[in-house]
Amino acid sequence: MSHPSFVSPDLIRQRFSKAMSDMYREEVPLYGALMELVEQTNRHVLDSDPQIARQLESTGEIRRLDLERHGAIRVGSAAELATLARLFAVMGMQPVGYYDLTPAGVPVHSTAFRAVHEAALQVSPFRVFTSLLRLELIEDLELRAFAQSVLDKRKIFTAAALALIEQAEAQGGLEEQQAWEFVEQALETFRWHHSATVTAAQYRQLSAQHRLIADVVAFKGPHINHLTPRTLDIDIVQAQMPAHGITPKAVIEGPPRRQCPILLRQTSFKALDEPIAFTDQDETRGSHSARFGEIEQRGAALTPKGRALYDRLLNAARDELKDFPNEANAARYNALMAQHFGEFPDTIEGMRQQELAYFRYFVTEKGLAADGLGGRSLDDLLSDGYVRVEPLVYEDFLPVSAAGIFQSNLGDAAQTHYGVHSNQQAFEQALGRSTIDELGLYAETQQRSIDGCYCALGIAA
Ligand code: OOG
Ligand code: NI
Repeated sequence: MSHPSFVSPDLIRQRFSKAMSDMYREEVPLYGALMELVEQTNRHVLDSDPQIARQLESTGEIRRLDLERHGAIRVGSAAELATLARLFAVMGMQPVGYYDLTPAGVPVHSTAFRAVHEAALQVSPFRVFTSLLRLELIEDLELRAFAQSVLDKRKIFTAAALALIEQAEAQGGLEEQQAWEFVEQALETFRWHHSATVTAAQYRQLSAQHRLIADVVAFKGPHINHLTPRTLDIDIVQAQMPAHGITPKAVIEGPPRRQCPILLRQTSFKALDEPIAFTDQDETRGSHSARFGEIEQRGAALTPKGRALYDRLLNAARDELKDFPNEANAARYNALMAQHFGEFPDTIEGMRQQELAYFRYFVTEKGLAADGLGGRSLDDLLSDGYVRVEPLVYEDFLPVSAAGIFQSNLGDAAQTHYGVHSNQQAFEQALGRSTIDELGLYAETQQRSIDGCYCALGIAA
């Protein structure tokens, strides 16, 4: 049992997410503009669509909406990744899922650190998409050795952060004062640095290999490269971005617009060109673009069957487009997506009957007032109005979408073809533990909600 005076990891995560957002808002003013646009849009949707308002109210998501965001970082070595895993663990964040980005020409593989239990997610759904650079994909051996030596020398954690991680592990938690200090110290790892750790020529060489390699290797630490708020209507935000001085990417990644949103829809705006001082340049300054903005709309988590259908329809639309979605073919891409996704049931009951999505079940007033319901199936309880159902929100990421987000920010020139296979085992070895299967988490949450209904209705499961 944890010590009574320890701050809960969920609360530390909530504080950290807020501190990260404040830091990013100060560093990247466009993020502030985007946050305002998202807040306005969410208010508008809640005012004009009572059904969404009711749904978010009943799942409790309404209370996490304004807190909700994800960030992304990229690290350069196994040691960095393993220590990050320990740092995130202090905040109750576990590595969920494995994403291989090499098929999309990005030399990384990734996981998402996040809370895993619905009660913890409710306190703070903060997630960090974390990528590990695959140095072995640098063909030029000399350059690879150089990158390795630069990475070996850097220290991305403050001494105080490392000490607090050790303390949390040894004591089983952090006390109030330590927790605040942990937030402050942990934040330093994600801060932007205006000075690079390499010369301008070395930067150019790394960048010529892949822009992402330069982004990871040439800097003191894994700067947070975007922070993404959650919107209730991504099409409105996408349409209004230009009027707010923000230019979005050509298409929204993920599924098309639907009555019942599924998985995740995302859009981003291009990375900013920022002044950088290389080690051999005191006065003249170079530039680097890494930090961008993104927004997302989250929908229902899909079962393996639903996910297979999603992947099939997405691939069919993309195959028919015969190219990556871009400015020129955006309208056709949207039309193809809408056409193919006509096959995906777009009602809660349709998705539930066909077991395409995960749900949470809640006892209704009528259910609480009733007794003698023993022997009824869940479907009976549902159709008789003793329980009701809401889709379980998707908490993870999508590899094709992530690749699209990476690409739009790296430029098309960054598309490289790697003849390698995904290597979850190597990733987990670097991480120092295995990643958690997200589908298992959704199934558990769904089951807990069913068990909770049976318990509240006095029915033996
Ligand atoms: C991560 C890109 C992926 C998402 O939301 O899918 C991502 C990165 O650029 O480091 O953040
Ligand atoms: Ni993102």
